[in-house]
Amino acid sequence: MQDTFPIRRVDHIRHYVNNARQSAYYYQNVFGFDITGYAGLETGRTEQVDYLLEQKDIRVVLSAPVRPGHPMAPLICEHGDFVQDIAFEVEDVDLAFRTALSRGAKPAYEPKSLDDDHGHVRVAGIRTYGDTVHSLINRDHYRGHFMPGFREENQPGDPLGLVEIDHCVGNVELGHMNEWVHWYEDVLGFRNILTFDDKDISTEYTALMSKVMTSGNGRVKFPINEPAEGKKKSQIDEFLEFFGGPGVQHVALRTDNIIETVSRLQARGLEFLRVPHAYYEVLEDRVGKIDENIDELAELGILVDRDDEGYLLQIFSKPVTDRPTLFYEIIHRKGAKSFGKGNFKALFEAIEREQALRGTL
Ligand code: TYF
Ligand code: FE
Repeated sequence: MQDTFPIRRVDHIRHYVNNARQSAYYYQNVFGFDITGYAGLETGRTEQVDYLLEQKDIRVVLSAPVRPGHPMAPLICEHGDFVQDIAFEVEDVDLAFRTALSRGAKPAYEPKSLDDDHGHVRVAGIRTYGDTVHSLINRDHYRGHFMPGFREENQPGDPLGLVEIDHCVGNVELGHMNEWVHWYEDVLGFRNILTFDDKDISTEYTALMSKVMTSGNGRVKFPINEPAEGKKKSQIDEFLEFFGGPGVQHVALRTDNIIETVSRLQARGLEFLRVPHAYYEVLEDRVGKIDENIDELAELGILVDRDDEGYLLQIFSKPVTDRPTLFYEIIHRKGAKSFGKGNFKALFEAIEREQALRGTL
């Protein structure tokens, strides 16, 4: 299997928010992103402001309307601040767009060129679940900074070791997971590498089903979750209720030194889910010898799981918005290519404790 058109990588993730200036400050000062680009009223924009933030290979764009009547305003109002676009870098935007449409994708916007003195960037967009879009972008013929219209910024953010986007997870409505699995297979040529069903999680706990889709080159990984019937209200149901439909639930950022990254994130005020100490008492029996000191992992709340190829360390933030919708995962892979199935029970119980505090369980 290979992509129906070549996809190089996730180019950037765009959030639409009400106040991009304040969001940019948060991503800079908590996550340590550098603010490297800006487009707004001062640079000739009339409708919208964009901040570009970067850390190693991760690019985040924070966008907000600057006057009434912006087409995104009703969606920001509906969903709250949200991930609106997971943009792919592709070899040929027009071919990608045509191929996607012929395979059943709905257009978000038609191919167009953005140009200035430094060349041009070609872009188009297709719609995926909910109000989420995949922009298709190619900047091979652009020598300027990011995209035409952007002014270069130099506002460094003291990076804390985040290196790339590991995966982006979508929540869809009950009974719709397979539709979106087929969409990623048919439209993009992705393949299903892992499946978790409700039996992977004890029925005592909130149930969900999940399938992980991956691109031909393995660089783009998209798990898709749907709620499953359980004793308690699924965390996916909670998301769907507060978000107002399907959307991006979490973005996993990869680090090569999770202890350093997570200590610094905690020192800067990012709150993480905690599991009971008993988790660490049986950790070595479960995953065997690991390089890290278990007391240090326990102190920080970092989870560990092992698969055939190695192990991984991961931790989940509490929601970063007012609504219980978007959260972040920090992941450190030491050979493992999986997603931490061995942690699901402890993790979902921790999520349930938060749901109970919100009164949504
Ligand atoms: O991406 C994953 O599959 C893991 C596990 O609501 C996970 O991070 C799955 C569902 C969920 C939280 C984490
Ligand atoms: Fe994840």
